[in-house]
Amino acid sequence: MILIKLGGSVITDKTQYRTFNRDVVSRLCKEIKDSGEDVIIVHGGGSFGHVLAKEYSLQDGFTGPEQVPAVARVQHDMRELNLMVIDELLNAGIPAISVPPGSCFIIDEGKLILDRPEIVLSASRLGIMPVMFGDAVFDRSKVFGICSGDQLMEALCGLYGPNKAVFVSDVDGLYEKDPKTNPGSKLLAEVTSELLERVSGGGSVDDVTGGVRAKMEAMLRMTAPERECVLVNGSVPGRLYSLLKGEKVISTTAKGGLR
Ligand code: IP8
Repeated sequence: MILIKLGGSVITDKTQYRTFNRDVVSRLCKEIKDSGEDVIIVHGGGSFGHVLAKEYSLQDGFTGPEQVPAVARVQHDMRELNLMVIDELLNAGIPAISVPPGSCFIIDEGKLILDRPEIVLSASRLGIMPVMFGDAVFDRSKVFGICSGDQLMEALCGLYGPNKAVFVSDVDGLYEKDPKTNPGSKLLAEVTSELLERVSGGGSVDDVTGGVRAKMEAMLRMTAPERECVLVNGSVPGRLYSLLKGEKVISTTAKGGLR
């Protein structure tokens, strides 16, 4: 089976609070359906999660009562985004249900602990896709925190043992240097731990969960001899479909684990 994270950069407009890219999500859901592959999707927060989480530093845990309404608001906004993604999955003919991560995970000092796997396993056994998403989740030591879609991908990798983990973003892959400030920078078809050390940090400053570097590290941790972890551009029509069908596409593949 294949685990896919639809990144916030591709399913939302990250610069505009709560703006959903419905046409792109609709197309991606059709590409997934047409591939015929057994898939589970996780999605990120984009402008439905990161804007308020950053404003109120929710990733740092409880620091003051002014954060409390923002925790509730982020959960509300993320559910709204999740239901819009689910709508598009249903429209594409994929039975899917919403599984807020707080219903099966708790966090402790930022570490994700899966304490109720039955919910996701029961759904997937029935042929229903359980769709989780980055969210504000309760933390045993810091009261609350932000659970990212990348952390969920790692946890679900442990649960399902997929043969492919695909991170869908709005970039072609990882570049040697940030292509926005260094036009002509080289795209890396493969990235290892050593190579990641050498390339410049990168990543959006609006991202409370670590940007591109944290994503590449998560991808490296998820690699295994029988598992491919790939970063691919979902803004380009057909690219996800081709990747799912096993074709070679422009992308970055993580290799060799995180050292
Ligand atoms: O977009 C974080 O998930 P990510 C979600 O996968 C929130 O990093 C609520 C900021």
